[in-house]
Amino acid sequence: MTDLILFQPSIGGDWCFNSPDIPTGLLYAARLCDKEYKIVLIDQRVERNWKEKLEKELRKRPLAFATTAMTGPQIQNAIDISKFVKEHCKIQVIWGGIHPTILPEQTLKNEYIDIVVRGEGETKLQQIMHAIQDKNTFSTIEGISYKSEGKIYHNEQVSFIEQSSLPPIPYHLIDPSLYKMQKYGGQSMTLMTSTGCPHKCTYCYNTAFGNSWRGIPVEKFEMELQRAIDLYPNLKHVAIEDDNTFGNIAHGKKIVEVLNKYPLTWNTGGLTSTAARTFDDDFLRLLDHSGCKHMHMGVESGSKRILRLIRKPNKIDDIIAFNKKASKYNFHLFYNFMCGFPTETLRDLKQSIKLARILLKDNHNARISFFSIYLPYPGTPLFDLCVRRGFVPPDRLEDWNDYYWKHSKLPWISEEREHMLKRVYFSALFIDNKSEYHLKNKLVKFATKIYRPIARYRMENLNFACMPEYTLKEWYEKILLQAHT
Ligand code: B12
Ligand code: SF4
Repeated sequence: MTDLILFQPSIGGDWCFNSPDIPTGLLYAARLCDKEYKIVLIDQRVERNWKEKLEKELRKRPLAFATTAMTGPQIQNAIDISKFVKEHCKIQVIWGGIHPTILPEQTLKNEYIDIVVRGEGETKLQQIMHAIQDKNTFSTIEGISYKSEGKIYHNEQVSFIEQSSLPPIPYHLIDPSLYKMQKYGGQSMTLMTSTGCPHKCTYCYNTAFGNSWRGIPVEKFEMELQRAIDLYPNLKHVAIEDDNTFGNIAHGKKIVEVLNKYPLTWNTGGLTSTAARTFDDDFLRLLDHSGCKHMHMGVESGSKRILRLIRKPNKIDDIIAFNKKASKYNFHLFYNFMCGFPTETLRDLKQSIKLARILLKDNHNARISFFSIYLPYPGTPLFDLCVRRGFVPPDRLEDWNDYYWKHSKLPWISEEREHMLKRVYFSALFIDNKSEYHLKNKLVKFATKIYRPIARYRMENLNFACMPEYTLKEWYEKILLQAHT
């Protein structure tokens, strides 16, 4: 007997990532249902026999099928699977995750989807299961959208989950041997220390999620860390995937103290200069001692005007000062940049490149993670500005599948500028030694090293004339794509 099938669709381009991580969103969402229902989790990314397994589970007539999607290539996989489910069995198909949360109405217009869980999933999934089991209405379940007799309903979200009340993450739903994510030469695993973010950057999904920052109680985090070690006795590294680990600085510091007790390395994606400028030498030393390998900071732009437009809490002077101070320590800082924002001028772009150069010069442990081209994500204030500037967003769920910055046309970016920005992105990959971490082939590693000064020259001077290396990259990408489709 199976009551609920959870399905993790392939993300699209999964072959680019070293090995998928555990299906965090689904596992977290299933936490409250787990004790009451028999759940089976199928992961398309790592299970070759996923189709047979799904067919077998559907034959058991479960109460519901649930899947997840973020905006982009994951959507088509999730639609295909939902169609497959509906063709095999007339059960409720539930979608959760970022994309359906932001566009519930459009998602539910798709004939294969019955219910959308908006935002955090734990209590909602449990209540949906109760309602299906007891043949009750969904009308009293907060924060979900659903279809009933051809009409779409959106229930208001009033309260948020109390993190301390949540049961442990149900790792028994996965086979840990399928998730071999490697970081810093060893087994890595994702953990969260908080959800949401106190800031309101105008391009970020957090504004649509209505997520204020909430920390996971420190004792609870430590308990989950110990469970992660039990799951992977060879665990070497913890990847913290928060939006903002130091959204509450005191909480973030306590988390680092916990990590300091374990012989593990770790990294986090969520650091702002608002928090970083408060880090004194004692704390920076603790970061090193606790095994911190790197932290990411979303700098996004070196132009104060653009930073105001995107309402980024970071201050350029704070970033520069923190970067210099951190240069005495061993952990690395990865700085993300974005370009191609609406209204961005060549001067703004040059300011970003200049800031990237300063950061690299001041700290031998600084890296520029990406110079991505901005893509408007629905539900964000900047998305609405883009629409006013002539951007036409997809109007059907399936059309968001191709929505990826590498192939999206943005009306405020001329062809000439697009040509330049794509080459800025490419050059930024090689302006420091970050690519060398991921490369195994010694010859390619050596080639990227030799290429570094050329990449720096091209980027700093915006000189992309005669660029055979870019043509080679496009050709290589095409071959890789063909091999994986
Ligand atoms: C790890 C990660 C990845 C991983 C894989 C993520 C995955 N889903 O498997 C990788 C590295 C592959 C990745 C890639 C990209 N990512 Co990413 N990623 C993240 C990150 C840092 C953590 C995701 C996570 O595990 N969260 C923890 C879990 C617990 O939260 P959650 O997934 O939201 O789940 C909760 C609810 O949403 C809900 N829920 C989720 N699913 C379901 C399903 C059901 C049935 C139910 C009931 C509930 C439910 O319940 C959960 C618990 O409350 C998030 C930022 C973040 N902090 O969330 C960005 C984020 C998801 N990524 C984002 C982006 C933009 C990308 C890229 C496009 C980046 C790029 N420029 O290349 C690519 C996309 C690649 C592609 N091919 O599509 C955006 C998504 C924006 C959007 N509108 O979709 C985010 C939000 C970052 C940001 N702040 O902008 N990413
Ligand atoms: S600081 Fe980061 S997570 Fe927070 S709103 Fe801005 S972009 Fe989003």
